[in-house]
Amino acid sequence: MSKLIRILCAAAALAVPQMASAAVSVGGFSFDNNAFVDVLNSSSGSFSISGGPLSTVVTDTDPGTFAFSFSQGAFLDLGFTDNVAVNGAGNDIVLFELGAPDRWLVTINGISSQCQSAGTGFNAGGFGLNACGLDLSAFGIANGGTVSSLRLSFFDDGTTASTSLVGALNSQTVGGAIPEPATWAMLLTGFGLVGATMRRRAAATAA
Ligand SMILES: [Ca+2]
Ligand SMILES: [Ca+2]
Ligand SMILES: [Ca+2]
Repeated sequence: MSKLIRILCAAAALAVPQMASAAVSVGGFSFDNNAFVDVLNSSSGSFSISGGPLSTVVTDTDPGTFAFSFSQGAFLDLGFTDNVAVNGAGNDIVLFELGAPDRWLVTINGISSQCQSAGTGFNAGGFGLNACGLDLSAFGIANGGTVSSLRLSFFDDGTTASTSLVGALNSQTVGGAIPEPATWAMLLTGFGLVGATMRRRAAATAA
């Protein structure tokens, strides 16, 4: 790789934004627009679903679509793919669900902790919207440390436990960040310089 290309690549890496803008408000909490869980990695137990596949209702960005389970030992393994949850100040992840407040056993980094939701004062999907905050410090994550997956286990205590949305309050974008217009302009200028250099070299070689 030529020195020029290495310099351009380094400049492009520096210019790609690492933090997405805060764009979504749910239940009084503010999230980056990509801060929600992205994938259902696995599940166990039977779930009642508000409509659409289980993998969709628990990973979309709609707090009004949900799944719940009575099954003993039921769980959902949820993952972040375009962001990670960061252990910042206070709570780092919020679990949302609907109707009567629920509790889950949440497992992150091999450590489990109970999470009890409470009303947010907002509604979604025709129900009261409840939320439970998680501080990654309770799971042995150091300040600034990141996680990309969590397990929600559902108690068999005579009540249903549901989930409708999981988002990271402290979120950091990973990979595939879309460059801002100013970054594109710089990249295109860089590519133009590389192209001009290659053409000059080709011309010199041909001469
Ligand atoms: Ca995400
Ligand atoms: Ca949902
Ligand atoms: Ca924290």
